[in-house]
This record gives sequence, C-alpha cells and structure tokens, in this order.
Amino acid sequence: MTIELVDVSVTSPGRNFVTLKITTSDGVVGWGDATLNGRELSVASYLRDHLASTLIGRDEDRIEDTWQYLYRAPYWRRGPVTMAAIAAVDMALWDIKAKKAGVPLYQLLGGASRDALRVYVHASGADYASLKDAVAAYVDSGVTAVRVQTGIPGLGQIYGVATAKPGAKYDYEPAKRAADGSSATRPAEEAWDTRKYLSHMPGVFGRLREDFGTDLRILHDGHHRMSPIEAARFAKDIEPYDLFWLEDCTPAEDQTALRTVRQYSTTPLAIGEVFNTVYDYQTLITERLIDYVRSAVTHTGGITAMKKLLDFAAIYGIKSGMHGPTDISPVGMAAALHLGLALHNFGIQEYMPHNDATLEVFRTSYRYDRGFLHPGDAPGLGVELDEAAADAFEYTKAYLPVNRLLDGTMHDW
Ligand code: CS2
Ligand code: MG
Repeated sequence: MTIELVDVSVTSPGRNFVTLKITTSDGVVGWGDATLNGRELSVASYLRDHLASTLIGRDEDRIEDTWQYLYRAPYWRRGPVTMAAIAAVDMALWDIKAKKAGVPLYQLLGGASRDALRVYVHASGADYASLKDAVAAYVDSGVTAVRVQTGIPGLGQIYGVATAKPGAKYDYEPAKRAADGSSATRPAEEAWDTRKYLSHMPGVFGRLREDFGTDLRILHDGHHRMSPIEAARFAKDIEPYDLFWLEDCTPAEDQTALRTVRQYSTTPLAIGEVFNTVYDYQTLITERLIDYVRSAVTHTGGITAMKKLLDFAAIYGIKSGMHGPTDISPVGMAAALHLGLALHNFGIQEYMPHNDATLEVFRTSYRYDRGFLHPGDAPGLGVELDEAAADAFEYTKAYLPVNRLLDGTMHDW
C-alpha cells in the first residue's frame, strides 16, 4: 500500500494547533502533531508546500526510510520548523502502522514497562498564598508532582504565572492574541530582573517544604533566564529543598554552561524543550550535565528520533521528562504517552490539561487518573481529529512574550 493523501489542518480551539493527516491507498488515516507555538504557519507551509508532494506514493510502512529521506532531502539540516514537520509525518506513519496491526502504538515500541505514567502539573500564583492554594488543590486531587512558578515582588506579569480567569482555574496560555481576540501583530513585552528572582525564590521553596513536607515532587522552570554563574548560585541555594528538577536554568543551546552549574550543585537538571535533534544534547548527555531530557516528540523529529535520543540518554543514566504543555496538541501528547509507557528510562511526563474546546476537536483515548496518565488501548495513537469541529475554529496569530531587563536590555523570556 502507499500514501495517497496528505492534508494539513490549522485550527484554533482556544489556542493554535497544526495537525497533519496522512491517508493510505486502502483508506487508513494517521495523524501527526506539527504545532510550533507562535510559528504555526511556518510548519503548515513546510508540510503543504514542500513535503506533501514528496510523500505521495511512498510505502507508508517504510517509516525509518521516510525519516532519513525527509531529514536529508532539504539539504538544510535541523531546526524547529523542519523537525516539527518531520515529527508530524513520523507520528502519522506510526499511527497508521499500529492501526493496521490493530494495537495501541506502545505495543510496537516494546510494550508497557509500567502500568501508567506519573505526571507533573503546573501550579502557579502571583504570590505565595495563591501558589500554596494551587499546590494544595492538586495535592488533594492525588497529584504527586507539581511544577511551581510564582510572581516576583517588584515585577509585573512574568513567565509561568497563570492570569486567573473566571472558571479557568490555573489555566495558562502564554501566546497572546490582540486584546480583542484578533491576530496579534507583535509579542507582548514583560519586564524581568534576575537579582529579584534569585533572592525571592529560595524562600518560596522553603515555605513549600514546610507546608507540604518532603515527599511531594517539586519542579521549577528557570525558563532560560539565568547566566551560568547565576544558575550555579541558584541551584546551590535551592539544594536543601530537594527539587525533583530545575528546568532550563540557562539558555539551553550553550551546553557547556551546565558544567558550571554541575560544579556547585546536585540539584537535578532538566533541559531541552527548545531542542530539536540529538545533536543539541550531545555534550549534555555524554558529560552527564543533565538528568532529564525535556524535548517533546512534536519538536524533535517524531517517535523514531525521540526513541533513539532517549535510548542514547539511557546509556548515561538520564531519563525522559517529555514536554507536555497545552501547545503540544493531544496528538503530540499521545505520542509522548505511548513512548513513555514503553521506555525503561521514563522519568516523568509534563501534563497541562487541554481546554474543553480542544477536546471537542481532538477525540482522545488517553486517560488521566489522580496524578497518572495512560495512553489508552485504542489502535494507533488513540487520537482522532474531528475535521468539521476543527474547521469551526479559525486561526488567529498569537505571539509568545519577550522579556526586557529593567534597563530595557533584551532578555530571554
Ligand atoms: C514551558 C512551556 O511547559 C514548560 O516547561 O517551558 O510552557 C513553554 O513556555 C511553552 O511551551 C512555550 O510555548
Ligand atoms: Mg519549560
């Protein structure tokens, strides 16, 4: 059999998603997530205008060969747009292969290595009181791992702090449209000051440990904003609070920066959600500079590439911590869940529940239960796009914010 149709859906049920649909000559449909938050149309065009015609007529079962073909064919290598497009094709072909075999995808990846996947969720609050309430609500619901982000006295809106909306409860969508809901024309600008952050946060973790004890897995996202020596100081200062991980403590592409952090602290480190190939990790993994690989299947060339990356990381005792915010679609989340269930070196899975409108568009079979997720036992990925529902949500451009320091200097958000 062969690939007969290649279609791209861009939909916006509360936030933007790009989904690839591959249909074989005997009518089997596979779905792939191609969502790149803030640059969605670039990936949609890459798929529609450059890849689609090259896929027609290919044997849908030759997944590895198709991956190698798509990686080499453009001549220009790597990058978030290219690797998201390749990821979508790869996911769709694995979805098709598992559907044809009549099994959930994890069965083709080695079968289940555990009963379900432990997740971490996002708790945030503009101040400690609201953060504590958010954490308490999750702990009461059975969650065992919580990422905590909070406001910094003297600063306004910053990364990771949900702007509570009636009923939204801890909902956080960083990519912003224009105030009237129309397409934005440029990013919002937020103000940042690392000194205020470095002096405020250790006390927050100390209070969380006092309030919630030592068993709760606490995670925190530095979101690329510290210099190597600032990250080293921060990781050392928070060491007594036994974080499960400190994420993106420095801008990830400067891999050797983490040698400085490792020199001063045993706080576990996670990095890589902005990476898109194994080469971005080569130094980090071979020098054991990280403890968790953060990439999403959607941004790293798909299941084929992500499994190779995580098998490589396993040799060095490094585990998975796959990216799972709401700007990974339910298709991309399902891919992470199937791979995570099969991997031996699974670490933890990020889980931000999608909104109701998204779940009207993407019909999912994965199951969440008191802090754990299971990909479900439907054949394939177990997620189907309702194309009519998707068409009802028109794309509007949204931009992730940018950061400037208090003196106006451009900084990482
Ligand atoms: C964050 C993301 O989930 C995380 O760890 O870093 O929410 C990130 O800010 C978004 O994916 C950007 O689109
Ligand atoms: Mg992050």
